[in-house]
Amino acid sequence: MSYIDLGYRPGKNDLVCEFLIEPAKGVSLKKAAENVALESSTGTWTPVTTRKPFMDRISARVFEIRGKRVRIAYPLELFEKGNIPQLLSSVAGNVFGMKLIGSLRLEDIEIPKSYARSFGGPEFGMDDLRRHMGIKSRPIVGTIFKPKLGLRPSEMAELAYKVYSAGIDYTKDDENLSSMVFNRFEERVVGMLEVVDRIKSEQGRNVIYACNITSPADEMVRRAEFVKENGGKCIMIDIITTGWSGLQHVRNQKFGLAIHAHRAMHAAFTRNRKHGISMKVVAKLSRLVGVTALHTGTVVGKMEGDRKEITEIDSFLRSKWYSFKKTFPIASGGLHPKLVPKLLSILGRDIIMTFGGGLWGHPEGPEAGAKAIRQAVDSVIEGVPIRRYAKDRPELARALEYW
Ligand code: CAP
Ligand code: MG
Repeated sequence: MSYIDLGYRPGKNDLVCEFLIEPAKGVSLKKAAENVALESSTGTWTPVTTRKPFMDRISARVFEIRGKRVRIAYPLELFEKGNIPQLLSSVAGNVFGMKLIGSLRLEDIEIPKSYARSFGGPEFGMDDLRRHMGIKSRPIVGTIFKPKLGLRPSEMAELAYKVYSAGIDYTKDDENLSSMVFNRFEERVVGMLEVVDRIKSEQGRNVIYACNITSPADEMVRRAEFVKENGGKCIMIDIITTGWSGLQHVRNQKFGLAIHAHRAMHAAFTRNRKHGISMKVVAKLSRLVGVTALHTGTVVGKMEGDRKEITEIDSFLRSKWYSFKKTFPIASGGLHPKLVPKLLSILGRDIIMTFGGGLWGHPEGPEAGAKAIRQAVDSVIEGVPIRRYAKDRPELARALEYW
């Protein structure tokens, strides 16, 4: 059978993938596209005698070829409900390594309702987080403890108290901090959550500490339980390095906790515009599984990511999508106060913004760093140009001069 059917129109029982295909030298685009469809659904390199008409019916169909953009419809029978690894083993599996392909990028996945419903989406969504924190519409202002590794739990707790008191709403561990000899998970969580409680009793604010539980799946569950038992509201997971199975496993426990999704390692497959998987696909799957917040980039900071792509992803995370709760975009990476006006004008105010070096690197220390960031945000909210706002605010003035 042919896996090409250009007259086909996908319906509600098809999942549609958009690929960018560069055939190998001497191979036609049509042949390359057909091989992507067959290898990702029911076929292999040669006809097999075990094939039955049923397999033809559930095979993928190439239904559109526009330039090198190819859209393929996959009947839902091909997929096990609620199983992201199986979905990716199909549409993003062997296909990337075929000799017939020069390069291949999975750009987008359109997920039909009946399949989407087999996933939970965020148990604790963007609006739940805003409600818990009592912050209606301004951006959530956060920090990543720096240096990435090396701080002891008692040092983190002490610093946390300082920066929360200076106006920070949200603190988080760095992606490579889990449970180290110099900073044991349990000790860190207890110390940090004591500070969260102290801020609540002294200032009446619900601040967040997102502690990194990244580890093998069984251990992540144990650590999430520990956070919950100690009154925490948020866990952080490095979703790419732990993998979709790990993320689904934690989400499916229904802890009622916010999940902060860090995407460390995504650029290994999202960065090359011709090969790999787009960040948009990662964002769709993350919301489908159910993360509360996801790193999506800043446009203006230190990490690669173009404006159109990032704004599209952020809009998707905040848009109505079936009955799923919304996911908060997180802007992070190389941010400092001077970048705040531009960042907010590009990404809007429905974001969590986290500053690492841009807080802890302030020449006058962490409290000044935290204040300068809040002042930068307030200048935008009050509609005052940042330089003018800095005139009688020495922390912000110093930050603008330093960076
Ligand atoms: C930022 C950060 C985050 C990056 C991840 C870091 O610190 O903690 O992990 O933002 O990138 O380790 O680089 P700085 P992305 O503020 O000091 O840069 O959000 O693009 O996934
Ligand atoms: Mg980091």
